Amino acid sequence: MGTFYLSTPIYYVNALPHIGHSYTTIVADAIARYRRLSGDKVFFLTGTDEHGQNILQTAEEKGISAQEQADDVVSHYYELWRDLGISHDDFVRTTEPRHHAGVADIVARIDAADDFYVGKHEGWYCPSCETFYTEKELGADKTCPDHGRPTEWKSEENIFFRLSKYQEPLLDWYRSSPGPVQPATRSNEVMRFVESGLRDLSVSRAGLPWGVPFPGHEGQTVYVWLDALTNYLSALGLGGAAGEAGLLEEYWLSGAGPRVHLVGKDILRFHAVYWPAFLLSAGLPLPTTVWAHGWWLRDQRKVSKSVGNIVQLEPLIDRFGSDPVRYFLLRDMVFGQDASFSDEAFVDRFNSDLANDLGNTVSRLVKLSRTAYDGKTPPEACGDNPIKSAAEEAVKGYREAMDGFAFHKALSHLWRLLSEVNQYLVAREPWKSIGAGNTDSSVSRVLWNGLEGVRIVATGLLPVMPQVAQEVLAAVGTTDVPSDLSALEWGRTPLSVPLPESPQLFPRVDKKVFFSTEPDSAAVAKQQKNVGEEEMTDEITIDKFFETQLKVGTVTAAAAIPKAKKLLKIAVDLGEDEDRQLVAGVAEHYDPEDLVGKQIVVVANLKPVKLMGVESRGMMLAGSADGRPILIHPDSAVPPGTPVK
Ligand code: ME8
Repeated sequence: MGTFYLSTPIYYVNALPHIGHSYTTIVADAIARYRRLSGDKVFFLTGTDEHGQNILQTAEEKGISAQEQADDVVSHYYELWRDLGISHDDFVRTTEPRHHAGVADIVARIDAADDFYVGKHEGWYCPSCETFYTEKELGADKTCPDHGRPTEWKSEENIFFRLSKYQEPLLDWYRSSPGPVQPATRSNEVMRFVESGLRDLSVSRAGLPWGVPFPGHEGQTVYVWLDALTNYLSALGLGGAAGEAGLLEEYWLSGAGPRVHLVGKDILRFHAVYWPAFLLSAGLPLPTTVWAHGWWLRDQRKVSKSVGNIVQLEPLIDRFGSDPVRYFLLRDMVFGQDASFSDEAFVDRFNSDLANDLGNTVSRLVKLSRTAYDGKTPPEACGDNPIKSAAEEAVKGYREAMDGFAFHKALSHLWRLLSEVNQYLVAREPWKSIGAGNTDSSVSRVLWNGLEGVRIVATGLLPVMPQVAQEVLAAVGTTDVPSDLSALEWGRTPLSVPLPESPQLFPRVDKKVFFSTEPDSAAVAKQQKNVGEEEMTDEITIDKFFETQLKVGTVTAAAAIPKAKKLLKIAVDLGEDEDRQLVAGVAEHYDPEDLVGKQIVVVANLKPVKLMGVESRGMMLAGSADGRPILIHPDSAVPPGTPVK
């Protein structure tokens, strides 16, 4: 059994948590749960960053103390993490004495390495990110390149850290294998930044009363990032009494297991440049991985308090429970890239993946099995069959994806298995036999295979939807919650055990009702009302229109279909894991080679059909001029999968 250390950033307490903070923490939780199920001994750390000018200012504006401000916001974090089922092992606050001890320890180590000196610090300072910028880094009117807010000129005597000394050691670290900074594109950015030359870093502030006093330098406070980054070790016991340092040795100093920092790309520089440089200076081991994920966007901009476009998850959690929210966030963002949040996207995902694919499959199988076998699971299992091989393939893909933090992919492997189960049931039609009173061994095997497929999907869902996964397992006859991933092996659905009546796991959401009652979605509701007021016979509501998912795709291959004069078989990249295969009646007007590389608009949620024996999973849009198809292309190139609205 190996150890696995995992941290989220510690979040500022000047504002309440939003989708971004929840996202990183949910990702970390899914990893922690997955590693525990894989047999690792996990230390999963989160917490709050409570010092600095920003927090002091927020508190002053409210007429309360900085500590009161911190206590208030922390209580919201505690509550939200509980509601989201976050299974952290520790929660560190930078105002805790144990953290102060850790900061004192790292400062002493860096000092002993002679890496501090006193100097004059001047520059353009953004209080929101507590960072100095050079003139050329600033936006228009000397605004912060990240927050877009005005910066202020500061000039003061500070303590400096010899960051420049660590340029080469850092570059060696980035180049070491496997790359410690992930994903690779971010690693390249960091390397370019470091290669362009590192300036020494001011690591103290003069006259800032809310922070850790800089040991040996009266009037100076430890720079909030040196303070904050040290949380990763102070929580393990750095600077604590020797007897308390067991965790530090086990998870960090021994260098035995992975040490992973999960961060948003906004704070990569602090984690991939400053933090490892501090550690190198302090003579402490480096993290094994710094993983920077992308941003949740709303209206094309990063969700953040300073932009003023925050999304809070509480209303969705209240309405749907935390697991569907966790599922959505992990499924809809390609880990590492940006993703846009909208209520519509959430409801669509809920209806299609959870209500339809998962919920309906469970209830269909449970109903059939209960009817055929007197309220029990089937009496006979099945050894070799198409669902078994589909399950083995799905599990392999799932594990590889989870090991590589590709959560969207891991989930799509599980959903492919669900779809195989459904296709299998449709092909075998067990309901016909059951309706005719036949419940022989072939029916038993078909239903058992289906239940077993769902059991494996639910087992894979344990890290992502811990509660729902247990409910699904119980619904398909497995009441003992698996304690490790050996439960992903084929063959464990018990025979002839009582099967409770299937609960309705995910009641389908009527979008019309949802958007007309949810306060968050006032704009959409208003739009619908306007449409409704002028309703005419052949008009549809916007809601109806949005039932059709239109996406831009890039054609990657096209070929004629033998014996089908009018049809072409076309592969389209829709930004999904695999290209989609479409069959289109355009062969008389387009040559296959003319289509490859073109961008087209595809109806992405059409039920699959077979045309001349070839499966078509979608339809491409074309104008129809006297029966001649004219393909529709976007005005300029867009990423595959871009929605059309
Ligand atoms: O930066 N999309 O705290 P913070 C995705 N205290 N993730 C987002 C996000 C978004 N739109 N917005 C925020 C700090 N996050 C420091 C960290 S660590 C030693 C100190 C997530 O409250 C993401 O993980 O501003 C990002 O890095 C973090 O919240 C920033 O949280």
